[in-house]
Amino acid sequence: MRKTIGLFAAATLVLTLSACSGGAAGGGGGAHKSLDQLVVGFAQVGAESGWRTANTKDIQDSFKAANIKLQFSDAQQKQENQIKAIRSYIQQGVDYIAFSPVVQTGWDAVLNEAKAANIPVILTDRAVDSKDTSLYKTFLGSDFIAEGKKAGDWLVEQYKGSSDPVSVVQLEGTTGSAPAIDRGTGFADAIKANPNIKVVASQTGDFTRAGGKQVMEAMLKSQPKIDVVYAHNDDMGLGAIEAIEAAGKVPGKDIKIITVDGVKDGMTALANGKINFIVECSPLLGKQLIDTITKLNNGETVPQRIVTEETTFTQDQAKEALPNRKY
Ligand code: GZL
Repeated sequence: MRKTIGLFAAATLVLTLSACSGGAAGGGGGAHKSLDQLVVGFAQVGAESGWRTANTKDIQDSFKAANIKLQFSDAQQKQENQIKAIRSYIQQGVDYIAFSPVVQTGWDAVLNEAKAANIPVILTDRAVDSKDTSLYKTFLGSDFIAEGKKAGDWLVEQYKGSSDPVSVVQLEGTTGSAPAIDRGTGFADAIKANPNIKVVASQTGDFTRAGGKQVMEAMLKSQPKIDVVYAHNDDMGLGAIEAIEAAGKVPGKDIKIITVDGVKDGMTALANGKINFIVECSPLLGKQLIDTITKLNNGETVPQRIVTEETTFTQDQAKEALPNRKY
């Protein structure tokens, strides 16, 4: 009898301890492990743009520098692949899961599975529309509405005092993604007080250079007049430049171009006068991700929202900034 009670007590103790340290399925917040014992699963969107390449490199370099094991997956911009990757991280019992949701919707089920497995989730770069904010510890990334507003404000400033009609074509990011939705909203809000500035066509180029070129070629054929291109990222803007030049027009002069990101190729085109204005969107989220995981591992709380710092660039500012850009 005494032996049975002893075994029962021992079993309870093991279960309690494992529950404290997040259970068999995962480390859970406050595991107080040494960083070199942690395993983090990261489900990346894909490799669709210069921004994404820089983001991936920064994350991988940051984990290496912090000596934290990183399981990394590339979803080729497919949500089902990201969900599969997250499920595999849950199966593996990683300590944390971080990912950049390719689109805003459709995450509650898998995030509830991570929660049930006591594995904290960190959103980086893009947001989800889940109402239940207990499904993730924080959303670390840019304010895309503010980015769209900065683009629109610059355009309004360029045409201040003029009532001439200004025809804008918009190259949207991935349909349903937070940056595409919010950069469109912020831009529309910024120009709405100027009825002469109109978005005459708007279509997704899926954040890729090829997509931007293809959509721009079609718009050049279908639109009688295009004064401005507002591209949700540099890569689509660079694709639009190829289409504009192929149509015998001068990008940056015949057609003004505004983009978002500030990657090297975009900044180079800006410095060379082919793009007129870039709103920065920083891909360097690795350090803040490591800081967040370190805090959670120490049992500290983190803010539900961590907004990344970023600025804007004119052509002259690009010439100055280019030599020191990390990406
Ligand atoms: C924004 C990021 C976007 C970039 C694009 O934070 O999600 O995705 O602006 C990238 O270049 O493809």
